[in-house]
Amino acid sequence: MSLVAIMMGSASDWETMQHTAAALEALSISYQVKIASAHRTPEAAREFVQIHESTGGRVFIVGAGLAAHLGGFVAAHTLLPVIGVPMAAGPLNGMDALLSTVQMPGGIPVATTSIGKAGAKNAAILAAQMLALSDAALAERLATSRAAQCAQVVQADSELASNFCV
Ligand code: RP5
Repeated sequence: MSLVAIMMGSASDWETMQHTAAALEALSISYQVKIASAHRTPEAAREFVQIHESTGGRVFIVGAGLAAHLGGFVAAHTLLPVIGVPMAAGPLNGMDALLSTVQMPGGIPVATTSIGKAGAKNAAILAAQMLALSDAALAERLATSRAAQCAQVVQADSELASNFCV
């Protein structure tokens, strides 16, 4: 059983979505990965959504580029939370995917992250925060991760300050 499903519309999305996988692994969250397209393989995408839901999945993270309707497609087929990650692809560098993913009509939400690598990482952390509502050990791992980020900033500040001290 995998708690999180990482879906993407094309193999070309993996370069970005691997950062979701890495962030989930860092937090010891189980996940599975699926390439399925809302427009090229809609039946396979729909079937996978049902499989993830019926096997104990809790969250979908969906990466898509260009017209980017996979997030909305997945949301249409499940009541589980769906997080959409716009790919930084194509002539518009992800602005198209961002607007497509974020502008869901009222009633069928897709929680949309920033474009590209940062969004892919944040999707994993947001999924972890959802799961941590009912998992105290995961909440503790998230707190540790956040504290490490803070420590890095403090360290960077002290190194820079010591180099520029007059
Ligand atoms: C979308 O079209 C995919 O999510 C991908 O980001 C984009 C381009 O797909 P390819 O032409 O690289 O397969 O469906």
